[in-house]
Amino acid sequence: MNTQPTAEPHGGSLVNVVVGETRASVLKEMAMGLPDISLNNRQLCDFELIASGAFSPLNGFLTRADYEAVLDHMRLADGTFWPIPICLDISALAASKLEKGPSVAIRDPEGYLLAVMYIEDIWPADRAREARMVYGTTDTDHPGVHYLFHGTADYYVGGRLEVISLPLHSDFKQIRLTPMEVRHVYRKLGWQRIVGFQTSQPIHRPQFEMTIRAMRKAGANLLILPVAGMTKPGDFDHYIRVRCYRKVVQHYPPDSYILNLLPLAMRMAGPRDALLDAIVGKNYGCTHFIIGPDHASPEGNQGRSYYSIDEAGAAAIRFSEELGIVILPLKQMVYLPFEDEYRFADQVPAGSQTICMSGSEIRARVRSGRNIPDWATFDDVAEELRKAYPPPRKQGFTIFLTGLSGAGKSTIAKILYSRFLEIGERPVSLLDGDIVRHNLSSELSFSKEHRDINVRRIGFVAGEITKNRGIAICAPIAPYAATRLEIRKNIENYGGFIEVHVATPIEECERRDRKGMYAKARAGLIKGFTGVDDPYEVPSFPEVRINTTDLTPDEAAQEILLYLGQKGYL
Ligand code: PPS
Repeated sequence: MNTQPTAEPHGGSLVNVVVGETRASVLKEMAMGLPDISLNNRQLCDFELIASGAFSPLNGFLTRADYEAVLDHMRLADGTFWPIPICLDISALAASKLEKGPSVAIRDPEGYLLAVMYIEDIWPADRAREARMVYGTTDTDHPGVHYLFHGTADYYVGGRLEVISLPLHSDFKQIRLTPMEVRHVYRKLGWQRIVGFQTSQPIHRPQFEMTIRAMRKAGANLLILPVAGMTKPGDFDHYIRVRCYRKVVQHYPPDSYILNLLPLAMRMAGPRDALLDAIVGKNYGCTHFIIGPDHASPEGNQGRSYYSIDEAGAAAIRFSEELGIVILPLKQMVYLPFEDEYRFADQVPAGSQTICMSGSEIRARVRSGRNIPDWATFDDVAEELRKAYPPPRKQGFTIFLTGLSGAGKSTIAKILYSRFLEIGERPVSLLDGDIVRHNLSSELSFSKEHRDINVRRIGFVAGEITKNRGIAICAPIAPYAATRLEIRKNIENYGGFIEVHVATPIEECERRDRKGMYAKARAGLIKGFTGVDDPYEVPSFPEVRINTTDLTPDEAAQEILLYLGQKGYL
């Protein structure tokens, strides 16, 4: 890779791909005659880290030779250590319009010109191989693998960048310094030793204690790098987290920390993420870097772990010399109630009682309005979280009725709609299958692809309603479990998601056949009819399951209302 290093005392040299004003004017003119690539949010994160120098020594998106070498050996083609492919994916159509050699204009999602890229390679993505090599699995329950298979386009285009502008941000501008700017602050403050802590979670007591111990061990100040790009589905967004960080930093000694957002799109690739994070930390001038337990490790279905608890730390230690940064692989911290203190789990005297509460447990407590003890998180942090997630009674929620055609979803949905209007505490919207098909999805068919689009649209609208503390009642067939799960994960970020399986058996639906659709489907006049010649994947763990065969619609609605009352929503 062709780099243009800038000599720097903290953390070695940084690549500078941002051009000066004169060159920028030339590029802007040139870009008018070039094809465009508009970056999506994930690509924008990668671009920003390349452009800011945080991904030094990268000076562009990986070329094919770099990509292959990274997959196989965690190295760029020139032998430089690099653990994760940072590739720019484009559709087959876009790839067919580009060729090796000429340049392409790189724009943000709104079309604002960011850079010009010199195309060195265009090649088809090998998702299965990439998944195996980077994530160690092809299981699409893994969010990184899921993104690779379902969010990444079919081709990669690689090459050097000349950057005209970093992506624009309107939020938290004061804490969005580039690595070079952060290094200037160290210099101004006279900091020599800095321990980096990258996090995608609020800092609760265990993480606070961990960072304090790391600072003492390294004799260093602290750089907190909260991930403000893409984190795991279900994580608190960075707005909530920054409000929490601003509270938690008050518990550190004065002038001992810098809080600076990191526009990183996490891959959640455990050990390989840890190695990338350490490189980023080094580029931000850190001398030390914390790798906590389960670093960048997602949870699969039913609590499955893809990486062992200390795997990321061990990998980072193995490469620490080459990374050029001291790795502090820290063990899990547990609370000793009698001693009223935190210790590393492996330093607890035999027989001592310990308790701990994971970030996910705290998140679940916040979302369900339960109390969080002060040994688990600072009171001022808990207060911020409670502000963002009021108790269920004040939250919005989505009732997602799913089931076969004719199962009774719409009838129950209409009764619920009336009940909520009678109660009158929240605005209510009814997104019945037919209403949506008419108003939102009139152009869609009943192919798998179109059903998914339809259901995602419903999920999007329901998410917006829930976010604004209203009630969304949805009643599509929504036959596919993966799409339902995707919607659930999104909506649970904002409030409640109550999946109701209207489990009326097909024989009963067919006996009713109010619209005569089953008869037509059996006669072959409608193809791909759910339950006849198209699948319905039965929900495994719905919040409520109702068989309407022996229940009146009012009784069915009552079951749902009782559930809502029990969970504190009403
Ligand atoms: S989906 O699968 O969630 O997108 O379906 P949805 O938007 O809820 O639409 C279901 C209604 O469309 C009618 N219909 C069909 N259903 C299933 N399969 C096929 N091929 C089909 N073609 C038309 C059907 O009457 C559904 O109405 P409901 O209200 O569910 O009975």
